Amino acid sequence: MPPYDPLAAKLSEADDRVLLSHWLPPQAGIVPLLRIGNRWFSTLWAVPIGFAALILAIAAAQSLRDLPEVQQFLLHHPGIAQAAPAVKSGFPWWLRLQHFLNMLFMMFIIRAGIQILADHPRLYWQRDCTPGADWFRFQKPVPTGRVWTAKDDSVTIPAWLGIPGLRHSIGLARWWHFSVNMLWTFNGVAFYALIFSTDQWHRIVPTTWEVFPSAVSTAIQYASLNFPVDQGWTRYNALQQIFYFVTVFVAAPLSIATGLLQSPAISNRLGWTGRVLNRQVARSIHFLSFLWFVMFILAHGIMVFVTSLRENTNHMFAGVENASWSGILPFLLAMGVVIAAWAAASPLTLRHARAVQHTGKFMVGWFKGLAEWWDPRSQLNEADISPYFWPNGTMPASPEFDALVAGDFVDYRLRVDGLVEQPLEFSLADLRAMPRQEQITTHFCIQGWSGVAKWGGVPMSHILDLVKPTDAARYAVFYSLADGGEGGRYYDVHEMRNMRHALTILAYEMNGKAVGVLHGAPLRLRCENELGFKMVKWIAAIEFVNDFAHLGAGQGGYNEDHEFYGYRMPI
Ligand SMILES: Nc1nc2c(c(=O)[nH]1)N[C@H]1C(S)=C(S)[C@@H](COP(=O)(O)O)O[C@H]1N2
Ligand SMILES: [Mo]
Repeated sequence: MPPYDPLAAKLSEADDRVLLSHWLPPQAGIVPLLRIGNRWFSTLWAVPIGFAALILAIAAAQSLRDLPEVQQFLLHHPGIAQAAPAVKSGFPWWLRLQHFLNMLFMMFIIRAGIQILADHPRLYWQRDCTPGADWFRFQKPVPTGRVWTAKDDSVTIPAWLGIPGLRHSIGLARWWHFSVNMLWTFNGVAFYALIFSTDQWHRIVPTTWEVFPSAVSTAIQYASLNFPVDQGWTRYNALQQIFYFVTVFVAAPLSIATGLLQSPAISNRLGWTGRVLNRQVARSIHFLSFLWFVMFILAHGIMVFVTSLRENTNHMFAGVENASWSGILPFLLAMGVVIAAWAAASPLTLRHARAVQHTGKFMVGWFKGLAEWWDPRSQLNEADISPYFWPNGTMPASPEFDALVAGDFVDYRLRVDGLVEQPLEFSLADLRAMPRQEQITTHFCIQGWSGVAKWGGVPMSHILDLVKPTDAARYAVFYSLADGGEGGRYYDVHEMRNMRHALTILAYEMNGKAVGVLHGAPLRLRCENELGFKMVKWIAAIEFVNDFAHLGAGQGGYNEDHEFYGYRMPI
């Protein structure tokens, strides 16, 4: 057991399920808005505009088909590139199984992804997240004249759409998103391997330039509501081929890459790439890729129904090419499984939140943890400093803290103890007299926003040299002077490796000035390869421990206990 710690005694227990009475109250978002120039437009305009465009396209295609040149063109290019090889292996069992798994996984991925987006319901094309510079939002403009944290900004998503639907449930949504992403990626890699080791790849990889005129031809035929001949058993038409190709070979890898690029460890490590494809650009592209998938799923789903549901389900759910009804039952069964999983996901997640956290940790925790081995870097300079830096978290609200502020923190003491050879206490003046390090880095909040600031403070490695943690010390616990949102002290646990990173500092300066109360005065942690919530603000004490199971609810930090986050969060 570590030495008795009065701070640890003030840590709170946490529930293993989500209790609505303890959670942030719901807050509705608004109809998604798109900014064009200086004006915001409702995305609902897409409905009448899309409808008008559809009608116009049908009218145009039908008039085009009256032209002799176009009729000639359609004869020449019936829609299936005839030079393309035919697939002779039909729809093998593995293809059908993978198609079903893909459908099931996508349902979880998309819903959890929407939930994650709702935690910071704004998108930007530049690294910093200045209010008003967003290009897409489903939240009101950022209020002025009051403190408005990123948590305040999060919105509720209906539980049938998001997983689990509650406001600021990103911790749980991320476990779903990442775990199922991993399964989906395994499925995708197996799919790549199998289609290229058989003739199935001919379905979706164009091998002749004729695919382009053929696609135009198919588009005209579909738009004129006179559908092209279907030879789906052996060959997809050119338009299908292009859409499938883009989905499988462009959108899917792009989603994975832009997902990973939003991680602090990966983005920081990539230097130049991380600068250009910064987190906000990656997040915006990730969103556009998601829109592509939604568009594809809608179009694909509609086409399955309007171009002979019987034949299509016979192919993809029974693997036969005949006039039977054998595909319908397995199709309905598959849809039943997806719908049942859909209905169960949110209620199950709220009731068994801790199990979702632990299952997610088991499935993807090891992979995320790997990124901690990468030392973060910084290649940013003064010009990169963000004009606006979102505040976040629960502010200190105690007479003791107010007294510290009133006294300009002269009475502040940082206590460092636990499994160390030399427990010590430092005043702010002591800390300022130590070696000083300055760094310009990007902050990555789990909620999705980022910001660049210049931080000045004491390298954590210097503190380690002074107190000398013993061999038994495996973790550093940072206790805050402030409570967390549900009461009980805010704290967080770091592995020792994080404490020795060259960029891990106890910061007392932000952008050349003493750090303000909003951002963690008098002292806050900077640990650049982790997400923002691990960087405890208003640090009261640091304790070195061998294990953290006895602290709070034992998950490794306040948000880990109460919001079901992981304690290693470099991704
Ligand atoms: N004590 C304490 N520290 C905290 C928090 C908190 O709620 N309490 N929030 C964390 C989160 S979620 C983030 S993103 C950062 C925000 O730091 P900033 O306010 O300087 O942007 O602080 C972290 N440190
Ligand atoms: Mo955060």
